[in-house]
Amino acid sequence: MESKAYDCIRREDRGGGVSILWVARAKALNALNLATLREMERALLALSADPEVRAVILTGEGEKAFIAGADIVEMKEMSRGEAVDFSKTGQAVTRLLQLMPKPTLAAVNGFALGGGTEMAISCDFIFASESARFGLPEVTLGVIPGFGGTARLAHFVGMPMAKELIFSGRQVRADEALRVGLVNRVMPAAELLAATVEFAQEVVSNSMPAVRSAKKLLNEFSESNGLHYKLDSEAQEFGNLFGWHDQREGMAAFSEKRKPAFEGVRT
Ligand code: DAK
Repeated sequence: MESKAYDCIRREDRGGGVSILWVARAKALNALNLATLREMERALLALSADPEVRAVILTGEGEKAFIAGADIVEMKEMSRGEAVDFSKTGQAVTRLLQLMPKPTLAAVNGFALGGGTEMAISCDFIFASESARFGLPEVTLGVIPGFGGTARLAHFVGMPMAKELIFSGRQVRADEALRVGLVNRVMPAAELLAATVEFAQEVVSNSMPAVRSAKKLLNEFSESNGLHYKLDSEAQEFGNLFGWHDQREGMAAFSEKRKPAFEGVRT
């Protein structure tokens, strides 16, 4: 079984051509380190190429988190060059979720912060449990969203709300996420995965060539707004923030479970 080839993720094939990709680091609330991102990229390439797979669901193991963002413990040691690489691997994963020629769905079962929200908004659909929490807290760590958050979020919620969420870093509960158009549906946690699988099966029972064409066209619309260029700028800008005081302080403060003392200048 292919899932044995992975340490940080797990693949589960459900009936009707629907596969689930589990992020499986529940102890770290499914935070994304480089190894996890590399495995996700490999798994998504395999799922995309597999003719038996017609739709892919992304979710997180455990009761508490979908994905609590990029792995801050790993990220805090990164050089600027490593940060750009990390961002590009994460962006490759988000591009696969967005562009693969089959529907992708996020089943958000708890915290989806930073890179977690960015993974979710790269999928075609977001179904959320009532306990889901979305947010882009990067500025509280001295950085910016680096997996497409600045490039994609405004498509979902409009520019004013995108700015509010990115500049404030505040968390949004599932009911607000539904109201602002970030998610498709909210339901009790116990129903989330079954309902997401059922909806995926409904979609793939339609004409797949027609669904593929519709996905391609809708994606071309967002590409035509310069997504590729925006992702490049985002990775560069993210890398530029690495090595400065605020990035080191923000991430050290997270590890030490205290409030950061930002200098507010690049020194
Ligand atoms: N990274 C590493 N470890 C994490 C983590 C994370 N993002 N989130 C949680 N953990 C770990 C905690 O350190 C803790 O580990 P132990 O102390 O048990 O060893 C364990 O998971 C349980 O977490 P807590 O004890 O904190 O649990 P609580 O219920 O108290 O709080 C929480 C849950 C989700 C509110 C809290 O854990 C939290 O605030 N987590 C961090 C959320 C966050 O800030 N996420 C955004 C990360 S920044 C880029 C690429 C990507 C990105 C940016 C740039 N480029 C390279 C360009 C994306 C950035 C982000 O995602």
